[in-house]
Amino acid sequence: MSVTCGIVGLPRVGKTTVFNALTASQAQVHAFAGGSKDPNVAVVPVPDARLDDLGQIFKSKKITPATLEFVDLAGLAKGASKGEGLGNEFLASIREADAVIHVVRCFENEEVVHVEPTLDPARDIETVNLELVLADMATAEKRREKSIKLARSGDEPAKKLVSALEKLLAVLGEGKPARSAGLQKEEWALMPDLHFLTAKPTIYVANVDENGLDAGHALARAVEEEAKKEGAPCIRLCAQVEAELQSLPVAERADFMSAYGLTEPGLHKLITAAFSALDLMTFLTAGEKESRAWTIRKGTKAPQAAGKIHSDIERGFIRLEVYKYDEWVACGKDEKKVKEKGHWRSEGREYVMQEGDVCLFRFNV
Ligand SMILES: Nc1nc2c(ncn2[C@@H]2O[C@H](COP(=O)(O)OP(=O)(O)O)[C@@H](O)[C@H]2O)c(=O)[nH]1
Ligand SMILES: [Mg+2]
Repeated sequence: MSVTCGIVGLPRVGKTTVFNALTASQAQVHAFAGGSKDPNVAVVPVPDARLDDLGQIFKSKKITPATLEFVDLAGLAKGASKGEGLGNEFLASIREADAVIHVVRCFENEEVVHVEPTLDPARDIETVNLELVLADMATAEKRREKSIKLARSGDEPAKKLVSALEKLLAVLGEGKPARSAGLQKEEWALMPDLHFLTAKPTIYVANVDENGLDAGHALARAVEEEAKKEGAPCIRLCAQVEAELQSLPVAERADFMSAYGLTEPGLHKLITAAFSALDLMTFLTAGEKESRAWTIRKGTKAPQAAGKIHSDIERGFIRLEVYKYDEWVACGKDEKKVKEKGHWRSEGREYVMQEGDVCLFRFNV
């Protein structure tokens, strides 16, 4: 399951620096994920301590994490929705993304000229979001015009579509993102080809300087407040520190992080936030050959989850044998004890997969 996050923001806010740090962290997945030939795409492992733990105890020859793709985009210029700067090309590349990572400049650096004379995160966020909203308005208006005749002639699906588009246009018209329009799933399903930019889950990144990693940083707080208004997650990190961290040998990273008061890389927080904003979850498989984390949408049932591993396993699904990672830990990481204590469960076709399930699928083809 390939899931893509597009990195957006104004020019010179640190997008490529964040991306390069992510690229460095992809080195370890390269071998089995195939990496990417596109220099603007990084295939990044989703950090998962449970997987490492399983891999160690099961003496797995291979450990395969879940991955997310990140795409580095050119900076957005004012007027992009009207074709300024890279304009439409830029907007088209975000359309293909599943989620948006919005990097906001909170670092001072006289050598790196900002697009505006001052640093004002709330204003910068508004500039970027306005372009996205305008692009979405154009998309919605175009489709409305196309469908309105049909709707007036009494065509039911067209009527529904026009009414959904009008709800969207009202919200966009106030400068608010499409995701805040409160449309039902069925309404979104009427326009699967429109790929509204502001309907995508968004994660804000406050890119602070080396001294901004403590809680008090006013610019970063401004980003956090903007994010909060939308109910979007916000990660504070210093792109340069993250890039340096990834360039160090693993053994030296803990010391480096503690020098900046970090308990984990900011990138990990970013990857985890993106994963969860996308409504994704993982289930685990463990064995001598391989331990692996598999990506599924929340709410996926057992046979479809099995299908992620192989279509044969979905087709011939008999049952799922499963225990929780936490129970395995509580049982001294011993599957025998997991069975003795009754935590080893057998589940059928209707079972909804849970975060942290360690799975063994039984199937017959
Ligand atoms: N001091 C400082 N400089 C940064 C930071 N992040 C990026 N920069 C610098 O800002 C410049 C523009 O960064 P870049 O990642 O290319 O921005 P982009 O245009 O958004 O891709 C580069 O010279 C970076 O070294 C940071 O966290 N702190
Ligand atoms: Mg760049």
